[in-house]
Amino acid sequence: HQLESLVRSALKNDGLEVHFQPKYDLASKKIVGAESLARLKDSSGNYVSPADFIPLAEESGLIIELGRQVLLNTCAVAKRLAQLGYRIPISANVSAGQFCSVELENHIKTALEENELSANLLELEITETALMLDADLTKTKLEQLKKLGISISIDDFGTGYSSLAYLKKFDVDIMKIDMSFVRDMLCNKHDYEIVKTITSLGLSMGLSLVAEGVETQEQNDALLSLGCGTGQGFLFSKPLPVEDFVQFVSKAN
Ligand code: G
Ligand code: G
Ligand code: MN
Ligand code: NA
Repeated sequence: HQLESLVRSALKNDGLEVHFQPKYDLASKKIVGAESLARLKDSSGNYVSPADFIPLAEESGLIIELGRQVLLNTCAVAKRLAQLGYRIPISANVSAGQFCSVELENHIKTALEENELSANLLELEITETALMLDADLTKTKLEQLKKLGISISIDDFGTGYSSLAYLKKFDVDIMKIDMSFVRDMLCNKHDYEIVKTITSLGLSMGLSLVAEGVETQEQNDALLSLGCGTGQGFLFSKPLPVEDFVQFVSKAN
């Protein structure tokens, strides 16, 4: 498989890139966080979508090493920002196979230690689907991770199968409202109601809310009035390469 060897050689040759997308306080328009996103170039220098190479990395088991490198990169950038005076948490995406793996805890510890990064500056984004695989294992894993001092967010909230049962069962900190609901929230009444309901559910459970895919000022304001305080999306910035991102934060904040 061509894509698999591309991933494999990137992991071996320092070819994996990690980009960063800022998260904004929707009221003050200050940068309050960021998400790291893996990026990979093919042999002609074009970016391959993570929507393609992440599932492949999952299937082939390469996701463990890919995830390790993403965690190291994420903590290194959080450390750089902290040294510049910007103490904002950065989240890394964790896929199902990585979440279930025995290596995850050590990879996180090492990434924090190597960068002398305080654990409260690292967050993990875990999808509903990953949390649903095995309830007992998930509970144990989450407790283990939270003991390290990092925060956990549920990614793509509302797109999975269950949603409500595990909110009761699992101790998470942040809910990310999937961009498929945000996109049309101002032209589709159902989407608006879904965003409204997710927000109110999250708030009532004491969670922070982050909206994904915020593209317009109107969406920003509607989200804010529903009580969703944080957002990320093209209104603010697309994901940026490391150096661009560090400059972007330095200029903005
Ligand atoms: O960044 P982009 O929209 O191209 O990402 C597409 C999908 O790939 C998203 O669902 C995103 O969560 C996932 N993704 C991006 N980077 C990573 C990563 O480092 N680890 C995992 N597990 N998923 C990622
Ligand atoms: O599933 P996950 O939330 O990790 O996916 C994040 C992806 O969403 C990133 O790869 C990023 O490129 C994409 N993204 C971020 N902001 C926007 C946006 O405002 N609009 C759209 N269409 N995509 C976005
Ligand atoms: Mn995410
Ligand atoms: Na998402």
